[in-house]
Amino acid sequence: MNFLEQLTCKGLVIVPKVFSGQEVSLLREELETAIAEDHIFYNNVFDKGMVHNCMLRGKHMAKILDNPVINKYVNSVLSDTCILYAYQSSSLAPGQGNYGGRIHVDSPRFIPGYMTNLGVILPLDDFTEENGATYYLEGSHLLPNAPDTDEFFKKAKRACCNAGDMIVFNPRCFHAAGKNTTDVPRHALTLNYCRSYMRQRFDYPRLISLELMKQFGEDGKRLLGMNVRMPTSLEEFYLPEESRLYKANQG
Ligand SMILES: O=C(O)CCC(=O)C(=O)O
Repeated sequence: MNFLEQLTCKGLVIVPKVFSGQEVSLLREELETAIAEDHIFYNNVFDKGMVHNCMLRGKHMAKILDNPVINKYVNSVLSDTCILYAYQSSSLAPGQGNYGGRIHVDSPRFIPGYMTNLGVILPLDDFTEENGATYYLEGSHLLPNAPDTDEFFKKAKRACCNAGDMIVFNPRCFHAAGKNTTDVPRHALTLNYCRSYMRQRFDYPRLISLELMKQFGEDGKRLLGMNVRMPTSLEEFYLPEESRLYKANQG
């Protein structure tokens, strides 16, 4: 089965070796710095340990938005006009689970045969049963409602894979982070992509200054929503083609 067939029928695919060991170490280092900073400023939040908007927390994490391998897979599902819904991390501290540990989907809409979103998890440590590799119920993206807890844990598989691999999944596939029973952290970056006509979790074109925006390539800017900004005046609406905020043909 090829990638799209596997995604359609199982709901989750592991793509091996997207990042080298050295790239993983650089990403890990940036993420650990961001976690330490958030520990000071956002220590009492419901999703503690999850870093939001990782593209603003380090240059290697930013570069992921322009990664041609990731983008090729994402575009093959959602087309090359898709945008980023969210880019965060999912870490499991030693002995702990996290907010992702409930049985959940990452997209509330159930539209048979149509994907509004796509999920990507980038493991920065090997995912093992011991350190909390994601549980997922194969084929459950075809179900409108959540399976019950016993059934889920009885039948769920674990997304065991290596640091540097990429887990691509239909966000309607029911899943849950496991518990890390080891004495070292398990880190991952998680991205959720959506169709160009949907809203993003944050208003990235307003959140990111034009100066900072320059570090991203064409794909990165498009993912951040720069091709689907809404004019706020007739002056902006009537801008010449090349400066238009909502570009033509965005799907
Ligand atoms: O960290 C994990 O294993 C799962 C992450 C998760 O549940 C999510 O990204 O929605």
